[in-house]
Amino acid sequence: MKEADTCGASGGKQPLEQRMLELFRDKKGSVISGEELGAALNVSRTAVWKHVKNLMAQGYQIESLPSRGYRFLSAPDVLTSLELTSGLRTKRIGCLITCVPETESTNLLAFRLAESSAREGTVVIAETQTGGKGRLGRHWESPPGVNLYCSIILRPAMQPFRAPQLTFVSAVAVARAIEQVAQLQPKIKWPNDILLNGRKVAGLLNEMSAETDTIHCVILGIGVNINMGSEQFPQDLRHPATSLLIEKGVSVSRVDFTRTLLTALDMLYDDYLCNGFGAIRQEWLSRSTVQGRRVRVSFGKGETEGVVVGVDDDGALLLKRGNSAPERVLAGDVTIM
Ligand code: BT5
Repeated sequence: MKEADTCGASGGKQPLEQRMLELFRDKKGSVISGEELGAALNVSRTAVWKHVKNLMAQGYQIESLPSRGYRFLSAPDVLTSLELTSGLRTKRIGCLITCVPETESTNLLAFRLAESSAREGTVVIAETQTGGKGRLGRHWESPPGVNLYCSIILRPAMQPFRAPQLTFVSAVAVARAIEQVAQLQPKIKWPNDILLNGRKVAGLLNEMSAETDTIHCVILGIGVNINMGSEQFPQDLRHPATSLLIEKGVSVSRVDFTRTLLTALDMLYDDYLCNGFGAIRQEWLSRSTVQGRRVRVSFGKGETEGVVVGVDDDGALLLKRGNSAPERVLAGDVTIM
């Protein structure tokens, strides 16, 4: 792991530059005087200028207007904890955000942090992963600077057998974020793929550490192809893949996307904890590619076929064949027939 930068959305004292960014954002591009900034932040005008220069060195475009003040022009599209947390109003998700330039896998790093008692809602983000993980030992392509690779630590007080429901929570959150930020209509393919026009734009890898009836932590691993160009995809992917850039034709702000995703996840997780799986299952089904379709599911050396009639409380796919009761399928790869 390379050097990490960390700060949080809630709780504790916010770093001064984070509060300064929030003030600039509130002003929405109009001029704010050094005196006003100094008073709001409780520092001298010289200190204000020093912190403005620090922000500029990090890629923020801020205009300095002699004897008038400062005007915020734009933020860099880099995934730093400062940029992600300023203005993030969440209850749990993003209470602490750690961004690293490179790591083997954000899920592994999140597990390590969880073992050293990191709080629920801690988010780990990497610019690139050297050993990004898919399911069943598969690899997740993670080129630097273009996508989102993140893992979120949850500590729900519930029975471990319910944990697969959290994959549905994260799938719906990713779908909502794509819709909101890129105005595209994603579909969810059971269990963990998000598709645009039939091509995979995001994958989820949720892992858990638990005992018989207690969850220590669940790590929600989320990989989203945001600005990855078609030339960056390897030829030998199992299924066609895409990115928001490819589908939309213009690049998408990774910072906006990530903040929107964390906010959506926060709301959905809260709803899940308070009201259970019902509403999330409904939204998942309405966004699903498989509901009502005939599919083949392969797992290990076996496979099964049927028409999808829903998902049950364990997140199992319910496959109907003839007149018998639906068959439950807990894991596997789905092909729509
Ligand atoms: C997944 O596995 O879709 C889960 C991917 C989860 C990645 C995130 S990134 C942050 C966090 N940290 C990690 O280490 N992992 C998580 P699966 O359904 O098994 O799909 C893997 C297959 O998708 C591979 O075998 C490839 O064929 C294909 N693939 C690999 N990279 C891809 C990419 N960037 N976009 C689309 N498809 C890809």
